[in-house]
Amino acid sequence: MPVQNAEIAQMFDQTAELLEIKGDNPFRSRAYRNAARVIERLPKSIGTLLKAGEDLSELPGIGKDLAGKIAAIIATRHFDVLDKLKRELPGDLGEIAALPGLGPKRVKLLYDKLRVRSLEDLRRVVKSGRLRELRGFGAKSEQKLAAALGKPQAEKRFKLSEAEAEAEALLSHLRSSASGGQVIVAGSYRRRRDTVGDLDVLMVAPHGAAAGNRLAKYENVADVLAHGPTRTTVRLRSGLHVDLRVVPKASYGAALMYFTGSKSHNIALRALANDHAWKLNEYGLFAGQRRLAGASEEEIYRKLGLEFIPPEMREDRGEIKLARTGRLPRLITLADIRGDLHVHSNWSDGRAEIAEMAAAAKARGYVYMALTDHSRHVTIAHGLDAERLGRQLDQVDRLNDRLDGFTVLKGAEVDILADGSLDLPDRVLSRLDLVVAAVHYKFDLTRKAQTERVINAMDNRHVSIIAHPTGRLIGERDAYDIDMEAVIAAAGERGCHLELNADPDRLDLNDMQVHAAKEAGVKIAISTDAHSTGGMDNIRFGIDQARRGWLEADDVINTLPLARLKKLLKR
Ligand code: DGT
Ligand code: CA
Ligand code: CA
Repeated sequence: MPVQNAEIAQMFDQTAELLEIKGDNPFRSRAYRNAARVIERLPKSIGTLLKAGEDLSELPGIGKDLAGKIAAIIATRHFDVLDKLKRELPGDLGEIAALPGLGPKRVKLLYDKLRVRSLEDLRRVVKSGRLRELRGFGAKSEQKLAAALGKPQAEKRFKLSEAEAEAEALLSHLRSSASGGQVIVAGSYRRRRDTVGDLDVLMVAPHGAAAGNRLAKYENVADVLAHGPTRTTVRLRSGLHVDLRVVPKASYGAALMYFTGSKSHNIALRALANDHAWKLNEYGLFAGQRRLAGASEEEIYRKLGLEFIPPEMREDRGEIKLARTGRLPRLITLADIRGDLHVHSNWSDGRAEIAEMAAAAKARGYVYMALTDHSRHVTIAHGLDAERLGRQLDQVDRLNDRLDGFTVLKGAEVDILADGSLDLPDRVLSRLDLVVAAVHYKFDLTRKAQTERVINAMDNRHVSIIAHPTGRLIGERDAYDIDMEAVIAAAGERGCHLELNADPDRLDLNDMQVHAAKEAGVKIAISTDAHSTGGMDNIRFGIDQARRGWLEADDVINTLPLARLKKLLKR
C-alpha cells in the first residue's frame, strides 16, 4: 500500500521547516509548503493517481522536480532531502518550531546560541532562566513556552479531506481481501463532520479475526493497539487511529447505526425504544429475546416510527422529533448546485485562465460561475485595481459572447478594510453582477470592532455575499472574534448573503452557523473559492456541511436558475 497523502504533506512541511531553520532559500521552503497544501487537498490518494497514469507535474504547485520527488517517496517510503536535513540538523527541531511563539528563526537562534536541539534541552533552558537572556525572548515567551511544554499534547483531529484520503486507501485494501464482505466507515466520518477523531470501520465478514489480521497487515499501520476476535484497533503512520469492528450480517444495520452515532443521537433513540419497552443496541432492536429489526438502518428507523434520518443530521439537535412527524428537511444534494459563486483566475492568485475555469465549471454541469478575483489590497495575490478589473470585465464580455448556455458572472472578492469600507470604489462595484466581500487582515480587532467592520461592509448595497465569514483555517487559525448572531441578523435586514466556503481547510461558516442563518432566513452561497479548475471539486465538502446545517436547496442561492439569481443579487 502506497505512502498516504497526509504523510507526504507532512514530510514536505517538515522539510520546509528544517530548510527555514537552516536559513535556506525561502522560495524553496515555500514551494514545499505550497505542495503540501495541494497534496493534502487531493480528492484521491497519490498512489491511486499514479496507478491511473496521472502526471503529477500537472498538479498546481507541483512541477517536474517535485513530481519526481513524490514518485521517489512512493517507491522508497523515504524522502532523501528530508533525511539529509535531519542528519544535518539533529534533534527535535521540527517539533520545537511547532510550539507557540516559536518560528524557524527563533528555533535557529535557540540552536545557535543555547545549543537547544531537543524538547528536553528546551525544558532545561526554560527552567534555568537562560532563555530570557536571548534577544527577543522575554518573561512572557518564557511563560508561554513553559505552559506549552507542560501540557499533554491535545488529541489531534484530522480534517475530513485528510481522513478521506486515508479512508479511501484503507477501504481498497480491506475490500481486496477474499474474505472481505461489506465494509463501510461509520462514526463522525459518515456524519461528515468537518474534522474526524478516528475512523470507525464496520465490516461484515464470517471470520472476525481474519479481517482484523488483514487490517493489522496493512502496510500503512504504525502500531496495532488492540487485536481481538471482533475488534482491531490500529494507529496509521499519519497518527490517525482506525477502529475495525466485524459484525454479523443480521446486525449490520444496528451496528452501523450505533457506530455512526452520534452518541447523543444514539442515546435519544434508545430512550425512544425504551418507551415501547424495547431494547436498542448495536445488535438490533429487541422485544425481550425477539429481534424486531437489525439488518438495515431503514427497518430500525421504521420500527421506531421514524423517517430515515440522514447521517449528517444525527446530532440530537431536534432531528428525531421532526422524523417522528415526517417533517425532516429534504437536504440539499450536489445535483441541486447550478454554479460556483467564488472562483479565482490567474488575473490574481489563481492558476488557470478565466476561460479554463469557465470550461471546467461547465463540464460540471453548471450554468454559471462568478469570477471573483482579489481586489488591490491583497498585493501578494496580485489584487486587481479599478483599471485592471475594467480590462478583465471586457475580457469576460468577449468570453460570454462565445459561450453557449453558460454565463460568467462579473464579480470580485473585495477586501473589507479595517473600518468596514471596501477596497474598490462604488463606481467600480456598480459594474459588477456580484461582490464577494471578505476580511483578509487585522484578525485581532475586538469582538465589537470586528462585528461592526463586517456589518459596515454589508451596509454597502453592492455587497452580495460575505466570504468565509469567520476566517478560520481548521487546525491552523481560529475564527476571529465576531458576533455571528449579530452578523446573521444584519445580513437578514440588508438582504445580504453569507458564504459557506467549501474549501476543506475552511468550511466557513460551519454547520451550526449555517443552521442559525437558515433559522434567521438568511440564504447561503456554497462556494469553493477555487484557485484552480480542480479546486471546484471541493463543492462536495460544502454540500456535506450544508446538510449538517439542515440546508435545503431553497436555502442556497446557487441552486437558482441564472435569471432568478441575478434578481436576488440586486439589493
Ligand atoms: P470522533 O471520532 O471523535 O470524530 O467522533 P465519533 O462520533 O466518530 O465518535 P467515536 O469514534 O468515539 O465513536 C463512534 C460512534 O460510536 C459514536 O458516534 C457513537 C458510538 N458510541 C461510542 N461510544 C458510545 C457510548 O458510550 N454510547 C453510545 N450510545 N454510543 C457510543
Ligand atoms: Ca470516530
Ligand atoms: Ca472510534
